[in-house]
Amino acid sequence: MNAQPAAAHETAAPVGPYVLPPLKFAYDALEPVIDAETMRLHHDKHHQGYVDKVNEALEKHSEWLGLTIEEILRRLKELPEDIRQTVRNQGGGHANHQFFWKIMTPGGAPAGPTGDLKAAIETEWGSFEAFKAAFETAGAGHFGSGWVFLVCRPKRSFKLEILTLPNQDSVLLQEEPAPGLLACDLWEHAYYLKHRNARAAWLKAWWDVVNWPYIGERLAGVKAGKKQL
Ligand code: MN3
Repeated sequence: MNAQPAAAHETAAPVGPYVLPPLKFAYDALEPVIDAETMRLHHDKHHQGYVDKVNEALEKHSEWLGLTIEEILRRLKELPEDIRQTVRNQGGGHANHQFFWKIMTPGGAPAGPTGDLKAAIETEWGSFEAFKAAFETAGAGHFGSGWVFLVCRPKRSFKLEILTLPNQDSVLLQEEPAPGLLACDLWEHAYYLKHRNARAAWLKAWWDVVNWPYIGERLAGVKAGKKQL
C-alpha cells in the first residue's frame, strides 16, 4: 500500500475524514424544480450519510484518509478488499453529490451552453435541444437507482458522451478516463416528494437549474489537464 497525499493540483478537494460541504444556496433556492424539503433531506441526511459511512470505512485503513475522495475512487482497485465495495458505494455517493450541488445554481442559465461547450454539444448531437432529449431519454430509461452523466473523453479528442451508471458509481471508476461535466441524480430521493414517480418530468424540469457557465469551465479544465470529477 502506497497511498500518497493529494497532488498540488488537487488542493481544492479536501482529504479525509471528509466533511459535508455546505450548500452554496438556500434550501429553497432551487424551487420550484427542487423543493426545500427534498433539498434538506437530500443534502443534510442522504449526503451526510454517505460522508459518515465512507469515513467509517476508511478509518479501518486510515492511511487512505490522506487522499481526496476523487483520488480514492480512481484507485479503487488498490483499496483493501474489506472496504472496497463500501467505499465504492458510500464514497461514490459523497463524490457524486458533491459534484451535483456544484453544477446547479438558482435561476439556472437560461442562455444555455456557450462557446466551446456549445460547439462540442452540437458536434455530437446536432443541437442543444437534441442533446437534452438524449440525456433525458438515457436518464428516464435507466433501470433503478443511479445517475446520468455527460462526460468527456480526453483520449478521443475530448468527445462528449452521455452515460448512465448504477447505484452510486462514479465516472472516476471508468477504465478509460471520462471526467464528468454534468450529472443528474436518478434516485427517487432526489425527486419523489415533488415529481412523484415521474422521473422524466424531473429530468425535464432540472435543466432550469443547471449552471451552464460552470459546465463550460469544467470542460475547459479537462482540456487544460486539470484533474476533477
Ligand atoms: Mn442523491
